[in-house]
Amino acid sequence: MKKSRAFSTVLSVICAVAFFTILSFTLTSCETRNEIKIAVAGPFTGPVAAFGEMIKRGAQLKAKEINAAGGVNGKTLTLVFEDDTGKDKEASLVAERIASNRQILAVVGHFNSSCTLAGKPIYKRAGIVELSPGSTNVRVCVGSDWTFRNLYRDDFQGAFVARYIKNVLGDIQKIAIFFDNDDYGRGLKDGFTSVAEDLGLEIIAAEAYDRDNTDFKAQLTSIKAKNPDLIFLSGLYSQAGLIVSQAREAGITAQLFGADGVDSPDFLTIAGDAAEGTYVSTPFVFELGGPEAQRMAVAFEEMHEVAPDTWAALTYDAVGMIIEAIEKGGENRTAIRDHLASINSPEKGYNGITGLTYFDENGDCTKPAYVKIVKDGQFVPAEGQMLSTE
Ligand code: ABU
Repeated sequence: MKKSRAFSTVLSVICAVAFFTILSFTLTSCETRNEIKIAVAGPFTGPVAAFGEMIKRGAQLKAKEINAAGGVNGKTLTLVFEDDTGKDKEASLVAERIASNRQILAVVGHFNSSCTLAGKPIYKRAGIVELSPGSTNVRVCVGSDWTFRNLYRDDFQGAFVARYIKNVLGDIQKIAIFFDNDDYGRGLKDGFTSVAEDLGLEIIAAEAYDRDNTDFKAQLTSIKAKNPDLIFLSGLYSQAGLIVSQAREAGITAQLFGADGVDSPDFLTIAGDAAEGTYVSTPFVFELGGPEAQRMAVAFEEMHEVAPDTWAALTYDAVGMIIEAIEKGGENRTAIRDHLASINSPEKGYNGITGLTYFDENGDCTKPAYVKIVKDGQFVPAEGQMLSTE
């Protein structure tokens, strides 16, 4: 008798637990059926958080506009922000977390090449797209059908800078390279060096630094002794700002030229007056963009009370591409990949504020580079542009 009462109590508890589990699952499903989730992964904290802040804001603006226009297939677009801190180890953990969340349909990110490379095998195994709005290392898209980017590669960027120095700046013969010892810094240095040497420019020094460095005086003393005409900075704004400032303090008068890793308003803040006259190569310049880019810049400033940078623009477009893939391809991870892979010619390209994006068989794309110069404490388009995608 006692046994059967105990049995019936246990059975009631099991039934109640099962009922509430099914109820909660049903409610969750109803909720998630009304939303589309995509992840945005980038350096939201850490030493290059200025990039992450602009990436987040560009994504937020695009999501706000999409939701205001009725959402994605009538569902609310929800962004899930994941902070990789700009470090590859953290990026792997972030990628595992995103990949295992089946509600997330795609990833916009990562930003740093080392992070996109770290995430690549994880996203490939899970079958989820990563579309980077910032990673330029040549290896980023190789070997995975699930990795894409909406800007150029560093072999193109390095060659572009070498040709710009030779053909537009002129009067430059001896070049020193100061590079970040990571995938981006090393890869860009290599892409630049081979073409610069082919063009007859002389690379008289190549000094590496680690991302944690803040004092560059020893390397700058060594560079100064070789009397370069130009120093090419193959790294990110956070160190480049300090390098430029310390170079001028050390009496170095050489022309300074950074690449897209230096293209951040925070470079201007860190370097101060020493930034004046510095050139940078970049995948996008608002002033040279079309009417949609100008409209986006106004909307961005209204929403965030700050002007957008290059990375906000590329992220804005990357979110737009993923949403278009969901609308035209389907609401699942594979359909998104298949749709992006089908954007493989200019005729099928995505017309965003940063220009036309279409992919080759690796997920790379052909887009132009531009040059900015620091004038009166601001980045402005350099007078000489060399518009070529080859
Ligand atoms: N391309 C800008 C710097 C980010 C990276 O590729 O690591």
